[in-house]
Amino acid sequence: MARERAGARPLELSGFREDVVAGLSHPQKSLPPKYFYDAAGSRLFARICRLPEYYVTRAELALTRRHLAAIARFAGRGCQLIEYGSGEGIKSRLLIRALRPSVYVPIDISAHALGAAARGLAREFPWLRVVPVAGDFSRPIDIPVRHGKPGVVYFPGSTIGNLTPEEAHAFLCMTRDQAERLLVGVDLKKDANVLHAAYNDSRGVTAAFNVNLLARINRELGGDFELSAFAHYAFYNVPLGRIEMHLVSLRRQTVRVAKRRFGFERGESIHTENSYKYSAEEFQALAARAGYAAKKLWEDRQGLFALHGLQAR
Ligand code: SAH
Ligand code: AVI
Repeated sequence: MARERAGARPLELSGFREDVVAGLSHPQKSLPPKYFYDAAGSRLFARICRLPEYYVTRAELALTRRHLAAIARFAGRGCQLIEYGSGEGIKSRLLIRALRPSVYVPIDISAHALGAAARGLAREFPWLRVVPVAGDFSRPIDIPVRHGKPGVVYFPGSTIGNLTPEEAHAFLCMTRDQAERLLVGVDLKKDANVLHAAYNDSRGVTAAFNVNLLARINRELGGDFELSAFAHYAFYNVPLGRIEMHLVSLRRQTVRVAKRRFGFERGESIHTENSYKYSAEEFQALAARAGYAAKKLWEDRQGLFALHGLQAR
């Protein structure tokens, strides 16, 4: 697999066309969720984080604030801090203040979110060395850290839940070679009604986030998706322990993308995202299979969200 060099040109678009054509060619049409995050998608995600129904961000922020001293002791002050899927970096600020890392390496596929966050951090923490890396963590990434130095990988927000368990395993194996400790935020299993509300908000921001993927295909790949002919659909798949997001075709239609034609039956869907929810024990077992020992577990007071402190064995 191709390796990305640190500081290389943003690879936001590499493979986009191929992945879209391949995904729309399957019997169950699908699109990889990593393509949600163009500039418009990153802005919509920032709005999702502030929605009353989307408890995820608030719960993780609350637990991070509450246990910050213990989290910093586990991570190690003055270490190299590597963050995957850093986005706008709301939680990163708490960690940076508490850890005073020797270097902060935010990694994100969204050059837009990464640039805005890095500029904000440089203003807020003038003493901090920030080395942003635009890249895709679903492939091996070379990151500019010194091997043999104490380091921690931070992967908040339950972005790991957007990977299949097999992809999550591959990700955990990759990070094991980058730092000896891992802090990973994971959404917990809970009442399906709470989950349903979080992914079907009353203002329609999640729906707009989902439909923006088609708008992005139109903008960047010359597609002709009629946005009003697709509806957001999200439900909790209990046996698989995951929220599934789909875009459902409201009528029989044909769409052109990259000089190809794709037929849709009325009611046929494109599967756009999974968001796996793990009990603490389920996630610890997944981490153990990738060579991590569970050392710490922090939860918010309502038991909605977990932050795992893991140590590479
Ligand atoms: N960590 C932030 C943002 C979570 S949103 C929080 O907790 O609120 C998920 C972030 O991961 C987005 O910024 C998105 O651009 C990034 N992302 C998603 N898939 C990615 C991939 N394959 N490689 C790198 N970054 C990715
Ligand atoms: C980034 N990720 C963890 C979000 C989630 O909850 O799965 C993305 C999202 N999709 C819809 N709402 C939020």
